[in-house]
Amino acid sequence: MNSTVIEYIEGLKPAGHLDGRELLKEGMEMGRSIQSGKSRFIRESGYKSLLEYKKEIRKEGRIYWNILMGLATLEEQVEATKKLYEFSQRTGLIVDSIQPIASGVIALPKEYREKAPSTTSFIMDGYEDYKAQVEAAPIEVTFNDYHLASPSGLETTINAIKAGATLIGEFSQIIWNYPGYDDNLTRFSNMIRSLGIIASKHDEDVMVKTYLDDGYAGYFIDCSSYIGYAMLEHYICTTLCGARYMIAYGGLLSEGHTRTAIAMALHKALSTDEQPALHYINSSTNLQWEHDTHGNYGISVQELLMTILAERKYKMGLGVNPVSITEKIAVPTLQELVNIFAAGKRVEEKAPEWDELMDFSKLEAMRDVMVEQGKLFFSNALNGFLAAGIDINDPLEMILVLSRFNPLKFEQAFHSTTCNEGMAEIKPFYPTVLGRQTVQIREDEIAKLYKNGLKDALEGKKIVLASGDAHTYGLLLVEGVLSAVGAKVVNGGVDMDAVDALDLADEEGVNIVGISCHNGQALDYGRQLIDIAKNKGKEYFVFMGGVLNAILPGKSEPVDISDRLQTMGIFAQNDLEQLVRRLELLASL
Ligand code: B12
Repeated sequence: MNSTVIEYIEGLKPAGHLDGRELLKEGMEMGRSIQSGKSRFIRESGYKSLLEYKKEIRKEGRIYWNILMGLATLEEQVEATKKLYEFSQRTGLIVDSIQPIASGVIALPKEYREKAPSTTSFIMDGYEDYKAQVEAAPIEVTFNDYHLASPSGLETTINAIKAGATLIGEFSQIIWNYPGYDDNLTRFSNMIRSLGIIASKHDEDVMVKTYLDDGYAGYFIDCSSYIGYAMLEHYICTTLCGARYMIAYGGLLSEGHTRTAIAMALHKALSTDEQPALHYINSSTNLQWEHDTHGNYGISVQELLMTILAERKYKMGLGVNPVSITEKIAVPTLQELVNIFAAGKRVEEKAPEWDELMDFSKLEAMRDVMVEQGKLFFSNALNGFLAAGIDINDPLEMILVLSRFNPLKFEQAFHSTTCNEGMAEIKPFYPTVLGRQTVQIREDEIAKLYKNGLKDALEGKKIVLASGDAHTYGLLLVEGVLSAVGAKVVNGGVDMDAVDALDLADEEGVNIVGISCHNGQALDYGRQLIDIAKNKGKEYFVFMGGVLNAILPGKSEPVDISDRLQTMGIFAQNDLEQLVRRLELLASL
């Protein structure tokens, strides 16, 4: 392994921390004093646990269906859960579980919440709010986003378990940062305690969940790396902490063969009869149209069919998570979720006709390469950590180092082509889609700007650019386009606070600041920028892009707020040519 990589990992070793093994024991002790609840689904279905239920329906050859739902208020979420159940009763189409997508604000301990920009989706304040969801209907609820790995993770894990939930995530979110919160030592020490609590409930089938695309996999350029990274998480959860572990993934993968082969590879590498590794595959949305959205059914249902056929053949326990045809635009409504769910279930009805026509041999070959590469990636990672003096038996040290890795360097460090064969660039076995698409859009945009005479439009201009959340592709794209027309771009990275963005601009002697926002926080973020600039007594040209929407007070659905930002003096829209033309004018002021 390259010595620069080892030096880089050495630099990530935390200076001092409690012993993770001791924290784990502490967590297990806590776990023994916590009484797990029983969800309404478990009470009424008679199954011992969600895990037992999943194993049982896998045996029967029935597909498991999950729905991700995050409405504006808890009351709406509970009401929608009841309506989903009524829909199931009326049509016979069973929704097996709901994964709530609450507001990112719940990731923060209460004392930090007031300052956080509000996003789409509801807030959960305490145990009662968990109970309300698991009691709303006999549908299992799994609490994953913004739980286990977040700053408030200990409290939310306990609430979820007390309310009767048995699948707690998302492990992969260890790489998310939360503007305004910087005590990651406490955060991850608590995560180890939470893992201890979950491990103490091994016999009650309480499990850790991950959603790979939320973490490093969201940056990978090779699908094989999904397997290696999952093996690393599995090592920490199961080998080091003794906790059960289940995987979901897929939102960023819109090619049928790689989507399916990854499931087959994860299953082969990590499933046992006692603990199947797969929870669900998420539908992808990166090929969706924002206009004429009904066309997106075509993209979605063929993807669902492929998953259903693979699960029918291999009985991996792979569930399905269908996403709405409007997913690209905004958080979906209940009706939009019901529509795609029903479409998917009707596809499942017809699936048996396809079974005998299918030939999976190509996918099996891909699976085998992915498993082989996954194993290499995993052993490269452990060897690299060892060589850098990381205590690979301490789960806290492992998580601290992992969480500090630069996402763009992570795959490069352990992929076999760069790590074992010494190539400068990763040569992917099965390239991921989003990275490639982003590069394509960037090239097309640049070609268009050059054609329209804007090649040197921003020569001599310096711009600070950052993302207000974890979404990176838009940021990379805009950085690439502005640089290509001559600007010097200082990329502040992701999860950047408004105040830090303007501080960075001051440090760099820049008064042009661009922000990419996706989580429905753009309006609050824009207001913060304007207020901070006023307090500083300075003038900046601020531009924003991404998903510029918000749930306005008294409303349930997000609406476009770009005109409000414009009124506040922020240049807010996604057309890059218009942006470049506006920035060009700025020079001549
Ligand atoms: C990829 C993705 C992720 C990945 C991000 C991985 C990564 N490395 O970036 C992961 C899985 C981690 C993720 C997580 C979440 N996501 Co997300 N994600 C997406 C997804 C599928 C694609 C976004 C993308 O990268 N597109 C490719 C790039 C090139 O396009 P783009 O970002 O749209 O950018 C274009 C323009 O917007 C513009 N642009 C972008 N930024 C800027 C900036 C400027 C200045 C300008 C001028 C232009 C501009 O340029 C691009 C070219 O047109 C979208 C849905 C979709 N299909 O679009 C949801 C989406 C953006 N995510 C969403 C949400 C809610 C989340 C989560 C909060 C969900 C959750 N609770 O887990 C988390 C938040 C994470 C966090 N801490 O911030 C929502 C936002 C909803 C809303 N506002 O109404 C969306 C729309 C999905 C949905 N319908 O729910 N996500």
